[in-house]
Amino acid sequence: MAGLAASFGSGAMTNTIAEIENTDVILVTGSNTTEGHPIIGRRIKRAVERRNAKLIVIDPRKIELVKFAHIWLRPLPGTEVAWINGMIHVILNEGLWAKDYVAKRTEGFEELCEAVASYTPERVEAISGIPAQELTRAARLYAEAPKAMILYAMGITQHSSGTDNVKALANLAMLCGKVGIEGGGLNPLRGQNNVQGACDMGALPNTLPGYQKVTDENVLASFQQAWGTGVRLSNRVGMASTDMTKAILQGTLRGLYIMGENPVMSDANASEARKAFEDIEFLVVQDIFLSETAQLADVVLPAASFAEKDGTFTNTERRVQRVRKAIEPPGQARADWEILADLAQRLAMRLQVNMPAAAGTGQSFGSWSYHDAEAIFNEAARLAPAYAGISYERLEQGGIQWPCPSKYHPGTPILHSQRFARGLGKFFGLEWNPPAEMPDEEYPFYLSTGRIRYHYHTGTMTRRSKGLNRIAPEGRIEINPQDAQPLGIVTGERVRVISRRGSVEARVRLTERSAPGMVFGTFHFSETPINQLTNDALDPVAKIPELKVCAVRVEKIKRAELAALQPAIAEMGVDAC
Ligand SMILES: Nc1nc2c(c(=O)[nH]1)N[C@H]1C(S)=C(S)[C@@H](COP(=O)(O)OP(=O)(O)OC[C@H]3O[C@@H](n4cnc5c(=O)[nH]c(N)nc54)[C@H](O)[C@@H]3O)O[C@H]1N2
Ligand SMILES: Nc1nc2c(c(=O)[nH]1)N[C@H]1C(S)=C(S)[C@@H](COP(=O)(O)OP(=O)(O)OC[C@H]3O[C@@H](n4cnc5c(=O)[nH]c(N)nc54)[C@H](O)[C@@H]3O)O[C@H]1N2
Ligand SMILES: [Mo]
Repeated sequence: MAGLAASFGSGAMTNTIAEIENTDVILVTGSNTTEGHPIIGRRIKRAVERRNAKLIVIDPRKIELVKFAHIWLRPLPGTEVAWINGMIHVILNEGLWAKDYVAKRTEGFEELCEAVASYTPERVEAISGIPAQELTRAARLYAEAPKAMILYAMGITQHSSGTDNVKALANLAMLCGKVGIEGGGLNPLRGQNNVQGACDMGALPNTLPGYQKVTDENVLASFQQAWGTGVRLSNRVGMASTDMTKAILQGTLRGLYIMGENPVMSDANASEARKAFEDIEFLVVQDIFLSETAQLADVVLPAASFAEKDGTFTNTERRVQRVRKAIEPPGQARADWEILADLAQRLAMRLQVNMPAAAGTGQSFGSWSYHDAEAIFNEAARLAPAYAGISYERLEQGGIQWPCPSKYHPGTPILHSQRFARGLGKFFGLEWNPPAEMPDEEYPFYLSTGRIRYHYHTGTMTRRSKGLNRIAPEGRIEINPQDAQPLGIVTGERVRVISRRGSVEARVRLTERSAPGMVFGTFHFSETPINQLTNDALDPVAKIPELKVCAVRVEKIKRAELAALQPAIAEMGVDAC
């Protein structure tokens, strides 16, 4: 996540996945690891079962990992900065911090001490609902462990305070000297198979490949030379995708090219997003299926899927790996890079017609005429220092973790072992702020949203799989039995969930996984488009929406036909996770 950039660079795991099985304490927060990252989830279970690692889970939902946890803290959603400051408060109070490490490798310690002074465990209990004693136990366990890893995901970042939440975790990890050591670190479990690679290659508003700033004239010069554009590349920072939707509605953005995203389903406050994509003057969508968003496009460019093209993916631990074409793409579908390169060539030809000065330089856009995916990779390795030593030939022997600055460099499993990207690690003094929208009388429940193991995001791919659809055919709303009872709701009954932005109907599942006062739904099913409800309030830095917290009410639609069997169904239907 971009928010971590201040101290940590790219937002990838600082350590490796394998280290999970070689550490003393694993702190998992805001990650439903066994559903979203089942392979990593398996490693956590093994670490606990076979290596006697201690697991701390901090999550408002009673997720599967809770069964394996030595300590489970159940915070109210969106109270991260409070409980993390609280842990830091305890660690300082009890003298458990890494004094040498803090002195040698960090700055801003005084600011941190000042900021957490008022976050006593008792005050944190009042904010977060975490019992003071439990918070203290967790703080001690983490701080006193020789090695401890923090793993986190969207439960930390998808908040209007997402950047502060990540900075707070970084404070905690640095204070305890757990960054830059084996079996330690701050480890965001990244989402898509290649989201890391996409960011590495500059799919961010402010960077070119290798996290090189578009505002840096030297960087621009090297790309201009490599691409031979003959015109100057723009040094303007682009827009975050969440800002684009707003800009369309305000009329300042009139054309959009979407590649591999289905925002009509995945954007917060999705009816607004749909309106934007219906209104926009010109919309291009490049996708492997005719998604809900592609259906609104003026032009659809059919792309080849992962199995139908060559390339590399970079995973959450910065490991660059080869992907090999297994089958031919169907119909007119082509690899994304082929479509983009062709388009670039045609745009360049137009540029040369319209800008004779550019044509006159003797340079052309010709360097974008790649022979294959490897040629693009080689160019990236030439331009992005972190990739400089990686080649397809080396990748034949297995994946390599960047930074890998030269041909014989082995790659870097652990980041920041000598120094941080900015030199000294910086502590931030942070204050807790409540989420943008909180439950009230009219909308008394928290709505939390996320994933289940059997579907992927907006379902364009997984909902085409018969087997997966059989296991998970519909999107159920999860509600605690304690909350369902006064509403007269039983498992399997249809309810209406309403927020200030919209309403959806779905069947419910009564489950202890949901905390009392909180309901949960996934965004996998177009029949229950949960993002009609979610709040598009953004984190000011990372521009990520508050998908993990908004306020809703739940209404019974009609009594289930099997009302007579209500008590029996309720009993059968409560799965205690
Ligand atoms: N099967 C499957 N796997 C996937 C995906 C998928 O769609 N399906 N998507 C991939 C992608 S792109 C991503 S980003 C990852 C996401 O992986 P995760 O972030 O693990 O997935 P979520 O279901 O969003 O779960 C977030 C977790 O945060 C918790 N949480 C919610 N609110 C809060 C809060 O306020 N504080 C804290 N501490 N925790 C909170 C939730 O209870 C949940 O356990 O999964 C990836 N893997
Ligand atoms: N309520 C709620 N909303 C959320 C979240 C949440 O936790 N809760 N999580 C958010 C997160 S973390 C994420 S990452 C987003 C995901 O949101 P999206 O990225 O919009 O969702 P996907 O369904 O993964 O859409 C990917 C699209 O890419 C297409 N595709 C697949 N492979 C290729 C390819 O090789 N080339 C091309 N061109 N297209 C391809 C798929 O068919 C699909 O249409 O959702 C966000 N929205
Ligand atoms: Mo994601």
